[in-house]
Amino acid sequence: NTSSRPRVVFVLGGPGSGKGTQCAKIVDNYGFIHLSAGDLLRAEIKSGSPNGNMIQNMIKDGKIVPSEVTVKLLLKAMNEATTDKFLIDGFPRNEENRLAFEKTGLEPEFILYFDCPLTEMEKRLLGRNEGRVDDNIDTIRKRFKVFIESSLPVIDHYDKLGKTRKVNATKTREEVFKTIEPLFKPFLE
Ligand code: UP5
Ligand code: MG
Repeated sequence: NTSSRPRVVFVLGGPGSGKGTQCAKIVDNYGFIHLSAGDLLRAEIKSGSPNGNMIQNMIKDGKIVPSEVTVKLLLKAMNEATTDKFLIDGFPRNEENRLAFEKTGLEPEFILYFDCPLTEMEKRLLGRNEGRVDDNIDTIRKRFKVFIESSLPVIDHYDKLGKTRKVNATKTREEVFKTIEPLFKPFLE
């Protein structure tokens, strides 16, 4: 493509709503790069960064890491990327995150929001078995509370701007993908 201006889609939804699963499918079919803020933070812990302990404790407690840390990781990954179409998964999670990203001058094309009942998300997270420190019932309850109190207002903010594309995330992986595909077709041109 001819523009060098990065195009960004925020992929939001509660813990276990299927953000990572659908992002992988979009990457395979529409040439996006997937930037999961949670994955970047987990990689930062593994790298032995001085922030590692702080990040680990916050993730274990379901809390939102300060945007200073997360935005820096996102921008670094974007700078290293070979395409300019980005799925930013699991960020921004609160108003502080959102405002920090706005300061970069980048604006999301739209927000993909996976709407899923807590009972279904809980079932998926408890069945995931990837050894994540936050996939236990205590932390899951904390993550749900933070999602409702801090992240839903961000989704609502973009909804008021007409930018939120809400998707029913309770269907099968394939059905959800069929629903969201039309949103990405324009990016193939
Ligand atoms: N699954 C997926 N789709 C399914 C479907 N349609 N039907 C049946 N099962 C389905 O899916 C979860 C599980 O469900 C998987 O086993 C999958 O196979 C199955 P997944 O695609 O992994 O869901 P996802 O929404 O990505 O869930 P995840 O747990 O990753 O969401 P979170 O938002 O909780 O996790 P994230 O990694 O983004 O953040 C973790 C923590 O990092 C946060 O709690 C926070 O402490 C910290 N963080 C920040 O501080 N700041 C940030 O900006 C980002 C993260
Ligand atoms: Mg994920």
